[in-house]
Amino acid sequence: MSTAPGRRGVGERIAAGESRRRALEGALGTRGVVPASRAAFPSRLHDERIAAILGLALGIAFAVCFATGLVSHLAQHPLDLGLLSMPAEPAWLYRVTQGVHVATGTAAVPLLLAKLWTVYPLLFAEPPVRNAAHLVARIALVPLVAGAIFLLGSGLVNITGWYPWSFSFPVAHYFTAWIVMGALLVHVGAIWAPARRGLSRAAARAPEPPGDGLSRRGFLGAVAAAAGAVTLLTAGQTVRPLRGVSLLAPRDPAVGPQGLPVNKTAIGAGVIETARDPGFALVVDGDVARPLRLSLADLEALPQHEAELPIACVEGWSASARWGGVRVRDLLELAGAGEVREVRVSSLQERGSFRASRLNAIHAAHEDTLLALRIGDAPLALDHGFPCRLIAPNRPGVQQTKWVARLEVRA
Ligand SMILES: Nc1nc2c(c(=O)[nH]1)N[C@H]1C(S)=C(S)[C@@H](COP(=O)(O)O)O[C@H]1N2
Ligand SMILES: [Mo]
Repeated sequence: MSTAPGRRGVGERIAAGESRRRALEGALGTRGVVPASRAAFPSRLHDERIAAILGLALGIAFAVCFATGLVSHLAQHPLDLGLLSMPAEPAWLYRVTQGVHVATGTAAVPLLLAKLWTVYPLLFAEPPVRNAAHLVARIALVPLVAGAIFLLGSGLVNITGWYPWSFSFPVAHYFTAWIVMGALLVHVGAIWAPARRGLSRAAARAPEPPGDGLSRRGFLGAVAAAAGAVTLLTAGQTVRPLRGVSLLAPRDPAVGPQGLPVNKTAIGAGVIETARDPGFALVVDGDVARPLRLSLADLEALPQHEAELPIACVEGWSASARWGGVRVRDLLELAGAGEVREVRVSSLQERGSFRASRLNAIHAAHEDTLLALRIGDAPLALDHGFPCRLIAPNRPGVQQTKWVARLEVRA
């Protein structure tokens, strides 16, 4: 057993009257967390300081991911929650929060793998349970680790647009996030002392633990480089200037009809015929004085407006376009809607999760909330929602309903 220079060895400590356990812990710098056998886990990288630094980075990544995830949850459940209902401004807000959500989740993957590898010898620490608090902390590791792996794994699969499961991704992801954050609080409480020690200035100044292979600094550098690289190589799906290095991004935000990606095609949605039907009519009804039925020509004859707005998919890609069409608020006024609580937007699509959405009162009244008929000067491509689609500022892509057939007002 070698020890760092300046650190007293086990023998010295025992000679000085320390118990065997304290001496071992003191020599290893792992008070209370002595691996079952140092010989079984010889790497010097199973180290308190590495664990603490990776833990801090992961804690920050998970906190940011959780906060931005809550924004996304709120945005997708647009009940009128007063102050909590999603504002329409700034128009780019959801694009940024969701981009950050996916970027921090992606960066957390190498951080989590490195952290799990660093600390797994502690699973075999002796004794397995020291007291009630230690038991709780160990049990909390199960939801923490399993939940974190599920969140990052299902998130990664989701951003590739692949849904190989039968459960609802947003529901499972949302509830697991609360469980993980709860378990994380328990965990932070349990590892507070060694984490502070690992992050202390003394630990920073302490020399590299002796041993072969990668140094502490080298290992942390490699993990940071991996986290940075996966983030940089995917961020191009939402940060235009990074498109060129976007090797890992599932999407190029400039590739698609009219220079815009497509998530659900008209064929996939089963709307090819209904969307092209010359008899198409948009219905505006519900709590209105004069229900409307408007043909495409009627919509084109109404006052037209333009707005530069992004589509910001929950999957993390986003792309901006110049949309032209009729303001939703003009349609509501024309129909004689009074006080609006929400507007239910539904499409020609008969099956599928995203065939309908809801506008809260703030979005319904906003001047840039359009029933779009055009991108730039050209009519909407069939895949972008021809004959008309919803586009509103600061709103998740899943709620920018395409092939809109009905606006139902709820007072
Ligand atoms: N009717 C309908 N509208 C929809 C969808 C859908 O599946 N059906 N997908 C939504 C999703 S998830 C996104 S990200 C945007 C993408 O719009 P785009 O395909 O025009 O880029 O459309 C939204 N509108
Ligand atoms: Mo989306």
